[in-house]
This record gives sequence, structure tokens and C-alpha cells, in this order.
Amino acid sequence: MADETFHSALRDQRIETPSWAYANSGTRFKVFAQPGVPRDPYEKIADAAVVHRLTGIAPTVALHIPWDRVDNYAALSTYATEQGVALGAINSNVFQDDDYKLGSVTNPDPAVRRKATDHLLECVDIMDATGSRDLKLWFSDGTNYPGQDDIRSRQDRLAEALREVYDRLGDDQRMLLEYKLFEPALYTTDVPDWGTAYAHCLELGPKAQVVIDTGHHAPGTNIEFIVAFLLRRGKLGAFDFNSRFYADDDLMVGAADPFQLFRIMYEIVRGDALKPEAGIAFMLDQCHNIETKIPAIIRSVLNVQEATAKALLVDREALADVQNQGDVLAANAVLMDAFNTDVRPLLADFRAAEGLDPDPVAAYHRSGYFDKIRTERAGGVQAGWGA
Ligand code: PSV
Ligand code: MN
Repeated sequence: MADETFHSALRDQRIETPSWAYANSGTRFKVFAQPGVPRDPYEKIADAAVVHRLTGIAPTVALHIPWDRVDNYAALSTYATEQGVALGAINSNVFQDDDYKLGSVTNPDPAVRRKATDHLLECVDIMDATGSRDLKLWFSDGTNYPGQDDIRSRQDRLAEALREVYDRLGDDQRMLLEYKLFEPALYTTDVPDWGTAYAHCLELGPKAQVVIDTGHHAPGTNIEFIVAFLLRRGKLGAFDFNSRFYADDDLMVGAADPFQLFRIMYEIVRGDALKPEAGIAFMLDQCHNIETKIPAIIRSVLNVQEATAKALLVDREALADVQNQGDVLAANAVLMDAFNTDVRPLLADFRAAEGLDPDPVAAYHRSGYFDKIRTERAGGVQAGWGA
């Protein structure tokens, strides 16, 4: 691939970082506090702006409501602009109230369903104020025991709530429906897989799209197949990138399986879906429980960029030739050649050409930002899950 085509594809790349990744997080056993962690959404945005300044490709921050609740969302949006970033997807939260013990929009109690749907509608109001395009929906809804509730009725209740929220969306707004195999529900989950999410989105209409959270599958699932299928049908709206060894581990994307990330990004390149006009939101959804947060987020952004660079290097013409000849080994070799290329020098050159430091993690450590936030952010309460 010619240098200019390669550079221009990389220049088009946008990765959204999640506000909650800057805050304290942990497992159900322990949340480890870290020095310098933001105390409010403004400080999370300041950190996200640092990640963008150093990587050049992370210009938006996803918010989570209620974790990022503020009195004035327009003011928050203005602050983000002043910092050089913009507010991205609004993530709803119908999983942390006692009322949701038996589900949110699928709860057998109509009053709880009403409360949950009202929260989703409130998130669309917030999108109006922030100028966000995407409402991201993840439901923890499901059951733990056979017979606990009627599986089919729960689908009806889900469809009804989704329809009400869909009808409230503005012309330029979208609904992104995320699926997850299990957890916290352990027997049935109401949106457990891409097929269920796809079926609901299809029924709703063009403003409803599926989100692939890479950590939300059974081990061994071929995620690139899901990417190819949804892209072909125009129903892939976004990614929540992270990596997993066992369940929904929320570790840094590309840490557990860089080859899988490459295969996913190859389908994106193959489907001409890298550029922002393709409408795919490439988001991170991670928690940095034991590693320092800002460098981990920079590392994650760079991991996606590296996988993308390798995917761009696949010689697609040569690949198509050998695929059509049925030459299995040659076809596999074309793909592996790209994956095995060390793209780090190419990316360092690209960053230098863009006026960035070739090594954004080292630049962060040199910047003195960590010392500054560690000193300045004394007092107050560090942000966290609010659980
Ligand atoms: C659920 O596990 C999820 O992936 C959803 O995207 C949530 O919004 C996010 O995690 C944060 O809890
Ligand atoms: Mn997610």
C-alpha cells in the first residue's frame, strides 16, 4: 500500500475513550484507589483530552449516566470543546438500582419498566444537550433460575421499551444495542447474543444498530464473522473494545489476543468501514484496576492503531487472487504476512509526520501531567462506579 493511502487511512481513524476508564474501578472483591484519579466528569474529560493530544486519534469521550451526571450538560460539552475533545456516546445505566433486581425494561413489574424506560428517555434528552449521536444500551436483564420468569414475555417487554425510546430519537440520533452472553444474569440473559440484538434492531429500523463488545462472547467465538455479517447488513453501529482471558475481563484491548484484534480490523478495512462516514463508533470499554489509567488508555488506543495498520497492509488483490484459485496456504500466508509485519516503525513515522511524539506513552511520562493531577486532585471524592 502506498504511503499516502496508508497515512490517510490512519488519519481517518477515531477511537472513543470511556469516561469510566479514567475513574477508579475494580472487581466485586476490591476497588483499588489510585492517586490523581478524577473527582468529577470535568476531570475525566481533562484526562481524555491528554490521551487525544498525545495519540491524535481519540477525539471523543463516552459518558455514562448517572456516573457522569451534571447539572448543565451544555456546559460540560463546552468544556470538552475547550479541551480539544467532544462528548461521544451516552451510556445508559439500568443495572444499579435495587428496583432492577428482577430486571429493568423486562421486569415483571410495569412500574419498574416505566422507571427504566424513563431513564433511557432522559438519556436522549441529555444527548440533545451534549450533541451526542449515540445512545448505548446495555441491559443486565435476565433470570437466574429456570421458571423464574417467562422468557418470551420478557422479549415482548424489551421490544416495547426499545420501540418507545427509538421513537423518541432525533433524526441524527441512533440507538446502539449491546449484547452480552451472561453476567449478572446466570441462567437466561434477555439480550445474550448478536442474533438477538440484530433481530430487535432490524424490527426497530435504521437508527438501531448493534454494538459488539469484544469481551461479551463465549470463549472461542469467531468475532470477525459477526463483524463481517453485520457490516454486510448495514447493522454494525459500534465496538466496545477490550480484551478477555476468561469472561468480561475488561482488560486492555489487544492485550489478550492481538491476532483476534487484527482479524476484526481486517474485516473493517475489507468492509471499507474505517472512515467516520461509515458510521461505526470505535469505542473502548475497559477498566484499569491495577495498572495506571492514562498510560493504559494510551496503550489501548495504540493497540487498536497497530492492528489497523497491519490490516491495512494486507495485500487484498493478491489475497483475492489466491482465494479464487482455492490456494488455501497462499491465502493464509498473505494474511499472516501482514499480521507478522512490525508496524511500529511505520507508525512512529506516521506520528512524526502528524506532528505527534512517535512514542505517546513515553511522551506522557515526560509530560509531568501525572505529578500535576496527583498534587492538584487532593481532597474530594474520587470518581468510581457509584455502585
Ligand atoms: C456491560 O458489561 C458494559 O459492557 C456496558 O457497555 C456498560 O455500559 C459498560 O460495561 C460499563 O458498565
Ligand atoms: Mn460494553
